[in-house]
Formats: sequence, C-alpha cells, structure tokens
Amino acid sequence: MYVIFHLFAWTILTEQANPLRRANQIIPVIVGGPQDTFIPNTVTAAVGDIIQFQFSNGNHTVTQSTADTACTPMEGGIHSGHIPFQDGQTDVGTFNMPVTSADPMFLYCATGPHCQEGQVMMVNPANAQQLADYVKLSQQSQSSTDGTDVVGGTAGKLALDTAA
Ligand SMILES: [Cu+2]
Repeated sequence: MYVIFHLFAWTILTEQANPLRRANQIIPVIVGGPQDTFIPNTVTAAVGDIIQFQFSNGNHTVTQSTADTACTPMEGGIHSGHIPFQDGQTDVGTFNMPVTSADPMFLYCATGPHCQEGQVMMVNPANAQQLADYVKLSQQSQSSTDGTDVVGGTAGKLALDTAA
C-alpha cells in the first residue's frame, strides 16, 4: 500500500513541476524576417528539446558567444554557417540544434553588422536583465567575428508554406 501511494504522489509532484510541458519539443525560431532579427529572441528550452532555426530572409548565421564577448564565437560553441534565402525559394533552410544543457546560451548572427544592429538572442536566460545586457554589449561591439566549422546542429530544409 505504501509503495502504491508513494508512486501516486511522485507522479502528481512530477506533473505539477511542469504542468503543460511535453517532452522533446521542437521550438521554431525565425532568423531574418522583415528586419535582421531572431523571433522570438528568448527561448525557454529543456534538455532534449530541439530549437529549429528557420532562415526565411537574407543571409544569416546562428553562432554562440559567451555573455561577455558578444559578436565573437565561443570556443566549442555552436555555429550554423551562413544560410541564405533567395526570393522565389520554395523551401527554407533550417538548423536544428538539440538543447544539451539548461544553462543560458548567448547567440548572435555573424553576418556583417547584424550583431551590432541587435540580431542576438538567448536560450534560457537567468532573467530579463541578462538579455538586455547582452543586447547592449552587442551594440557596443566594434565588429563581428564569423564562426568556422558548422557545430552543434544539423542543417536541413523545410517547405516554405510549413515554416513558422
Ligand atoms: Cu543576420
């Protein structure tokens, strides 16, 4: 009897910790858009989720930096490479990034001055101020450094009419 009750209580507690959440979600982020942005620029993700960057305009990257070195690749950080979108394309280039840690991640676009113009985002920010500080630091940086090898995800394609 005790064992049954214990299991029951454990189930309730587990579900209450995260009542609406499905495991292993795919979370779309639009890269580009009418302006050079990430939409949304904050994502809350769990280990096991996949963030799907959809490159639907222009030519952009998703590149990881540290909190303190905005617009500069972090050693060992993720990098999508440059994924262009041309008018008339019927599919959208994607970069599927598995979330392997719940720690905050700082991401920017390494194309031209996009990072200085505010094309940055965070995964799992500790608070809103952390993103605000990162945006400010990126705007104050002098230039961006490109990533090199594609790391931390898989490039693919998605039909344009199914993109976010
Ligand atoms: Cu960009």
